[in-house]
Amino acid sequence: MTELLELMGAPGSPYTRKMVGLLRYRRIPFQVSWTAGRPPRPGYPVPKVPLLPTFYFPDGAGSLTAVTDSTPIIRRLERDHAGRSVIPTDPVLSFLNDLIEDYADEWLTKAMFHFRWAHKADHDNAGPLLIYWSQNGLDADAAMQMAEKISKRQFDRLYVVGSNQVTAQTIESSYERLVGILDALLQKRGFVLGARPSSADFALYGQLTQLAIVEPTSAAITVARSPRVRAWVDLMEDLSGLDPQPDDWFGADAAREALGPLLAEIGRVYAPFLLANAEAVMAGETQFKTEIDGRAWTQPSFPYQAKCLKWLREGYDGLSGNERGSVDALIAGTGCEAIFT
Ligand SMILES: N[C@@H](CCC(=O)N[C@@H](CS)C(=O)NCC(=O)O)C(=O)O
Repeated sequence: MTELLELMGAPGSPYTRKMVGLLRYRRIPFQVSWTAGRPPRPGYPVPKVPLLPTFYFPDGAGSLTAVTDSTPIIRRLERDHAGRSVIPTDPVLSFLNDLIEDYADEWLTKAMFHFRWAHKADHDNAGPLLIYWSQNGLDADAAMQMAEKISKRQFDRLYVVGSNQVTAQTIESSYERLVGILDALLQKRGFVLGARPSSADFALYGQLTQLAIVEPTSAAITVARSPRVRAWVDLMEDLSGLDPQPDDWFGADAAREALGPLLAEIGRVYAPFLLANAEAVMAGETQFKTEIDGRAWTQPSFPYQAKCLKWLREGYDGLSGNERGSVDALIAGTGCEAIFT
């Protein structure tokens, strides 16, 4: 019998949805427990940093190890399971895939958290869902009491992702632009990097399972701006029937023609964030101020996102001279070049 890869998460966790979509597409047999932070079975290991999703990988000695962080887990799955890869074979496209995946995981999630908690309609909608996603049989009064508590706590934590009265416009405009950009990009060949999905598609999809569907405000923006993007989210959920071909990835010319607007959006909002955050982390500052898209941006600094910058730079440095030249040409004038200079 095939061993099932086991993971734990929640339907409201964008990273859990990113991984479940990816496992379905890759046809990796799995079982997911929607226990939202509680171990799926007694005696299961707890990760050092508890995050959703948590994967339980066999350690080769009959036990399980608890592993988190979707991006390296995707690369591990590439090594462990052949075929239906989500990493482009061309190093230049693979580098762009890493950059877009990182933007979706680390920037777009700000929009997800902001839209979920900043406006009353969304906040009132999400509170009970968060409870029922993990304890579906709970009595309604108890659920409502817990929902109020959790909603208040999340509202008070909006500052953590940089959401406040001043940055609200920056975050919301950036999301609106992204929907328009994806609309044009997906029309070309169906996915971000061609006619087959990459890990960047699954990262965007994970955030959009919430933004485009769960939060009333951003869901209305999404479908009004692009019914195509809204429909794409449903298609991404289960791509087990897609038959990807090696030449389904964009070639150099198609990539140049297609990806400019998305890279310009990343350069416009994510590049200044990554740089200011890393500078603050290096200086040992717990808070930083910068300007993003012409408005003030303030938030606590995060060592994890300084590591994201380091990994992106290592990816860039690992390219050959020719490949780096191609990347430089693709990102010239987008604002992304600031990340690598
Ligand atoms: N970089 C991680 C991020 C995972 C993450 O932040 N998950 C959120 C839920 S979507 C989480 O577990 N937050 C803490 C919590 O809910 O207790 C990944 O890609 O998996």
